[in-house]
Amino acid sequence: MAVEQTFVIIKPEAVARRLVGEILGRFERKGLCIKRLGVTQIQGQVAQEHYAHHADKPFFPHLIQAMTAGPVVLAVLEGDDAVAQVRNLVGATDPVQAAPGTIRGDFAMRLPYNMVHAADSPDNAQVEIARFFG
Ligand code: FUP
Repeated sequence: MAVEQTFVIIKPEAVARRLVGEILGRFERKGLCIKRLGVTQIQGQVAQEHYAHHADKPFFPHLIQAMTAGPVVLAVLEGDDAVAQVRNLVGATDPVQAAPGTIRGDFAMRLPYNMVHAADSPDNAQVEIARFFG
């Protein structure tokens, strides 16, 4: 067990549906501490960099369109094993597979609209924090 920081993006579809408080509340109630918080609209170039590992996939243009469609909330969360804890709360990538009780399982219906991005390692969290918070 180690105290970690992780990085999340509450995606445009979640902001549009007024789910920011619900989603942040789940992270807080679990025991995670909000260290940084911001609202922004992601530019296309930044979204392409963030999802560069998917650049060759057929869904890439749709994913970038979805990520840049409106305001997002950015957050840095801290706690014991924060990366794994947050990914467990967020649920499986595909909302069809995401278990009820997870954010994606409870609020999302179909890709790419899965409500939340969560970093998949402490190292990637730091890269993403630098990318989005500067
Ligand atoms: P995750 O770490 O759970 O966000 O999953 P990925 O990095 O594999 O996927 C990043 C984003 O690509 C997802 F949030 C949604 C989108 N995606 C699709 O639209 N279709 C797919 O088949 C897979 C991912």
